[in-house]
Amino acid sequence: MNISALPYDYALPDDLHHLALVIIDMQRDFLEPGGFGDALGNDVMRLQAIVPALQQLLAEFRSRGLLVIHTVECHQPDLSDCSESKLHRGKNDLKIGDRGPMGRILVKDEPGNGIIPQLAPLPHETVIYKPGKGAFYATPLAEILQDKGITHLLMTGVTTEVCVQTTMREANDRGYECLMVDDCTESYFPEFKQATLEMMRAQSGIVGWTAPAANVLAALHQQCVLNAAEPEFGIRSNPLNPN
Ligand code: C5J
Repeated sequence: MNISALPYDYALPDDLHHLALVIIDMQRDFLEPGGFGDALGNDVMRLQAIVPALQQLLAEFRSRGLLVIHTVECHQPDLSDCSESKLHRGKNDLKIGDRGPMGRILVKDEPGNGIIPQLAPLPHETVIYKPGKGAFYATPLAEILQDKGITHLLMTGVTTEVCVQTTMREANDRGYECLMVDDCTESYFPEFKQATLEMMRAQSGIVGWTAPAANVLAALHQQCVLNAAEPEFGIRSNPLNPN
């Protein structure tokens, strides 16, 4: 089954258990006043617009028992995993580790570091805590995806041109077929979001594909109807790692 996408249709794997939904950094730090995004001088409220579409996609994955990966950008309380360059970048009153209205900025388990309640992970869902912008850097993400036989990734979350784009590029280099869901990702800068979407799909999909959530949902429904009709559905292998 294909998702109607740009620059051309995106082919879903026959067995949808090879597909994962990646939700990048939908944490209060970036979406609510008083967090890291706010401290950097951004209008954080504009990121809230994607929450309903993302909730729909998440509900679909959950109802079908498909893999969902949440990520959170954060650092250990002693900031030992925060590079000097990241710590000292910028000219803001509040830096990483400083105490703000939602606790210490970008520090693991502080109130501001929590994923927004509308998208809160279920207890069995994987949460990747990442110190960098890309979700593969200094995390177990690569091993988790390989263990679970994932070949296809739907990329969502914030911000489009920073953590979402970085992760999609990292994933593309690792051989994953990636599609960025265009109304499930947002940026503080609309023009950067638009440019990112265009960069992903330029040159015949040099990094991957883009499509709206409605197109993804329509294709998932059709694929599930097909899968339900196939008796071997459920027998899984990992095409990226056949052994
Ligand atoms: C940023 C992110 N923008 N999640 N992080 O610093 O995109």
